[in-house]
Amino acid sequence: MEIDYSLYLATDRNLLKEDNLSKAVEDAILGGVTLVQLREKDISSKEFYNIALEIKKVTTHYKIPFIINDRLDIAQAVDADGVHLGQSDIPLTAARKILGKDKIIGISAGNVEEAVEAEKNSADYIGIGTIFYTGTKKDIDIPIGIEGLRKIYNSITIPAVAIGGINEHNFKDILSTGVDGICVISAILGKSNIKAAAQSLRQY
Ligand code: TZP
Ligand code: MG
Repeated sequence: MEIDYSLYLATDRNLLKEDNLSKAVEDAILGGVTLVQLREKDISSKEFYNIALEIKKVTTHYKIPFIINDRLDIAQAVDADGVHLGQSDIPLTAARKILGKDKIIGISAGNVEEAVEAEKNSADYIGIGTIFYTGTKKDIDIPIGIEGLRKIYNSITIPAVAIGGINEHNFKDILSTGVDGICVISAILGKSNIKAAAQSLRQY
């Protein structure tokens, strides 16, 4: 599957102005989002599963790849396109054994070592960050900035997206490093006009 990483939306239903995640994801796709990751914390497995099914309906309708954060079991249960794993989640090699080679596995990396290791272990893409300070992630790492991003991106050959504090004011600087895309939460889901917010993050 050929993936367009250019505008990657990760979710956080707590940021929504209106309590309708499916509608928010649909609006974001209509505004130009090319990839969706369901990333919901503080949620029961049952609720996560039900939300995943709902969001999958939307992404399938628009032919947008659908990734699940952390939960391999839920990714399998809803037949998502892949998972996104952090450094403290199930190891990539174990996840690959379970999901097989046809599913997408993305890994978060905050330094060159983590990124190189992920590529070596057959990750499909890397999420590089945290780039800038953001209120969205609770266990905030020290932001690596654009120079940190450049250094990590230059150490790998697989696709990578940048994440953390990316918005309509700074995304062009991020893309100028050559990175394949940006991954955002609040710059889309925290806005009242979600479609317009997504549009403002497209570079034409
Ligand atoms: N990983 C590093 S920063 C971050 C994650 C999941 C949160 C990004 O959220 P926002 O609102 O786009 O800064
Ligand atoms: Mg995780």
